[in-house]
Amino acid sequence: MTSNIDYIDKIPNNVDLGRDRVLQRALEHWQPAYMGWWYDMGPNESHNYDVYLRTAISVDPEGWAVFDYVKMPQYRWGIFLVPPTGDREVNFGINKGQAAWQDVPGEYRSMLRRLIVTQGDTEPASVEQQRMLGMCAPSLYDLRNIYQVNVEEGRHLWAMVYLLHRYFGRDGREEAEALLERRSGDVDNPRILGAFNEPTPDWLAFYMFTFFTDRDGKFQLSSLAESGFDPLARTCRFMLTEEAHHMFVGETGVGRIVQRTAELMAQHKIDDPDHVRALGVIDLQTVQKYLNFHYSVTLDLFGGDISSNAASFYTTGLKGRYEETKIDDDHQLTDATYKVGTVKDGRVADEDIPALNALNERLRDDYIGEVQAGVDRWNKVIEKTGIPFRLRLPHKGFHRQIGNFAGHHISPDGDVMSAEQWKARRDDWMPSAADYTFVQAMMSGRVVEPGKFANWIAPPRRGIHTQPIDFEYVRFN
Ligand code: BYC
Repeated sequence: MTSNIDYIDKIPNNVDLGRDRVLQRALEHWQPAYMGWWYDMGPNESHNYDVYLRTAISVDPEGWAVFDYVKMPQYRWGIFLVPPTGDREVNFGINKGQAAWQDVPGEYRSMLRRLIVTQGDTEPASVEQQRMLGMCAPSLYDLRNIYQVNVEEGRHLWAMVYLLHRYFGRDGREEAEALLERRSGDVDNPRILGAFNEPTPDWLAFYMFTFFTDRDGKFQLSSLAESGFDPLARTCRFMLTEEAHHMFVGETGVGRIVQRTAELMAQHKIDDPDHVRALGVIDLQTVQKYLNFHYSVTLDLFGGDISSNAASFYTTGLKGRYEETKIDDDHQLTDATYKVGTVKDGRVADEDIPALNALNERLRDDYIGEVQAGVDRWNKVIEKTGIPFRLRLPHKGFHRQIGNFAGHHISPDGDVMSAEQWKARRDDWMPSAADYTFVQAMMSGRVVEPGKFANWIAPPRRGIHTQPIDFEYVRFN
């Protein structure tokens, strides 16, 4: 294992792939299937474009990537793990204190495979969800950013497929094939988790997705980076390096949309959403509705509030808590309890349950803390313009399909309602068909002149890497 990546191999890697011919052949067999999937399901009409992309060349934190023009089908997707530390241990659960596993412990095989497959499934799903968005990008800068996100999600799929091929034999190879066969939103063969079957029909949805849903990726990958199964931990650590940019794209994307809207509202002294829309920008009420939708479907991705699966993942040492090793407790949670929300006597209430069963909820709470900070930063942008509107996170129980709140009808303020009452208000809280039509109509064409931006979004503060904002980030050829 080196920190430098071998680019001579057909599959770039730092895992000495050339020394394991059987594994190398298996992956070289999967590679054309992956390329077939990319040509079919990757960004629409993009295959011949030259895109100013970053490519990983090393796993060293300093100087791990280079930036240059690349045609996306020629992107060097590969297998990169941070190097082992040698003395790593299982840091939690009943196996705490054992040397970290370099091979899959037989008794945990199916659980571990399930975790890796679920993680892997989200990566191609997001590329499928976003494949049409390049056609209506607000600038070359943004177009390049979505393509960067897409190629890196493709690489994250490779990261999981490597683990499946290397450690799970025939079952792993079959799972790797199935990852290329499921399709986001397909009625017969959908992606595994709910949010990855929802459409991402416009750029506001894309930025919300990269802010909210990619951040679930961050928290899940961080928990898997604590795994006692060392190859998974090291794979996830490197994936997290790439993930940071995706959340940056989301946060700044929404931030630039609200900035543009709020600036025009202040300049024209208007606050009626119809008047705002008439200026060709997205009213803040619609931004709030998108936020409500993406936040709630992403909260579901953390799984049930009370979960015996999560307890097993933790007890066995396969999946830890966020920043497990920084937490000061026994790392076994034998006697601890945790508060989870529930609906009791027609109201939202808290109940104490064993902390081991509440690990999904705990991770969700860690996540909520971080998204709240991001929403506060958006509100600062609005505040600076003098506009009094503020975005806010709806109640945790709003629009939930998984866990204790599923089946209940809870308002953004946390009131429990009847199904009829809730339905009557639905379009006040989440994007209606008319809202989607409005947003999509605004985003009908793509802006291709370097340095120009669609009317509905402010330019970014700076360009990518060392380039200016008006750099030709994508050449269409
Ligand atoms: N939709 O005990 P439960 C990312 C299933 S995002 C549909 O409550 P558990 C990315 C669950 O699978 C991060 N089904 O939950 C972001 C289970 O089914 P089985 C992805 C759901 O198992 C943007 C059953 O319900 N990584 O990387 O404790 C772009 C009972 O489950 C959902 C991971 O998720 C749902 N929302 O936790 C690109 C990490 N929620 O197994 C990439 C790996 C639950 O009984 N996965 N179910 O058939 C996990 O750690 C866990 O599987 C989950 C669920 C946290 C997802």
